[in-house]
Amino acid sequence: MALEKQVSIPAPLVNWLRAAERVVVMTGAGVSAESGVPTFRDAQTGLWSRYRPEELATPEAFGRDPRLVWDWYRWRRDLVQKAEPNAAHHALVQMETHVHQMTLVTQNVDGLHRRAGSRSVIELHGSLERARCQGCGQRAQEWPETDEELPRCSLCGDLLRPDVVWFGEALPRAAIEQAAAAALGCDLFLVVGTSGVVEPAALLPYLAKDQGAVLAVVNPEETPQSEVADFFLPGRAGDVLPVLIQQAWPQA
Ligand code: BJW
Ligand code: ZN
Repeated sequence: MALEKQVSIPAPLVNWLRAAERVVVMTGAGVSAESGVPTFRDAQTGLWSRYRPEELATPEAFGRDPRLVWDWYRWRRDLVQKAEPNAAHHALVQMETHVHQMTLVTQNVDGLHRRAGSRSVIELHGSLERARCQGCGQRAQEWPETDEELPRCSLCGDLLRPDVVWFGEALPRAAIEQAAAAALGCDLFLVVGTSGVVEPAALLPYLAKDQGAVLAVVNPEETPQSEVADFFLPGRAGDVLPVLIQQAWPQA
């Protein structure tokens, strides 16, 4: 009851959600903010405050200074391992149990949706939990991490790098194709906690809207997509999503 006083969900959106056969939810860094994971465009803290993420998440930065980039990713992986999924991640797990066909597409590399229990998650930008060889492409789930030596491929000896998508790199083909197909076939597209500026992910809501889907955005701030959305729910994902689910499926 207390939650419902703070968050107001438009009744037509609740009805659309309840009736929708195919729902796509696309999340960004904001969905993990309440787990204590800094968003991508937040000012970095501590050791990393003098670096801009946009300048570290590039193949050029890795080419110039792989030690620096690995240290940043190691710091972020440690932080994420200590974090727990929040009310927004859990609400999306609930949603999956009610919607006939739900596709969860995330730009996040933190694995928190999977840890919360979401069953099928499309990770557009890779994962902090994997590395891959910059030479032969071999993937690794575990690798030695020391301050002295950079991790190397067990097959060819070339440098391992985080298995994430940096600026200027192509997204994993299967992931973006599945996400685009889901956007083209959905009745409702819900965008949660993303600044909506990084392409091609940022284009998916428009694909959905252009083919007739209802578009809804959850974010404390306006975004390019909130301006064209049918519903803008201003607020934090962990406040808004549990109320949305509770109103759509009150018995559950
Ligand atoms: C809350 C909240 C709460 C806070 N609740 N909300 C012009 C110049 C140069 C490049 C380009 C250009 N135009 C287009 C490009 C291409 C480029 C791009 O889009 N750049 C833009 C920045 C302009 N895109 C690419 O380069 C992509 N590749 C590509 O285009 O390839 C072409 C190609 C084709 C074929 C062959 C070869 C190449 C790749 C993009 C990869 C993005 N990678 C990153 C790093 C991943 C690894 C890592 O994490 O380290 O992905 S960048 C970063 O941005 C990360 C994120 O997933 C992504 C999106 O960020 P997100 O999630 O939106 O986070 P924030 O921080 O921006 O926003 C947080 C939001 O949460 C805010 O709105 C808050 O209000 C909100 N929030 N608290 C709900 N509690
Ligand atoms: Zn290799």
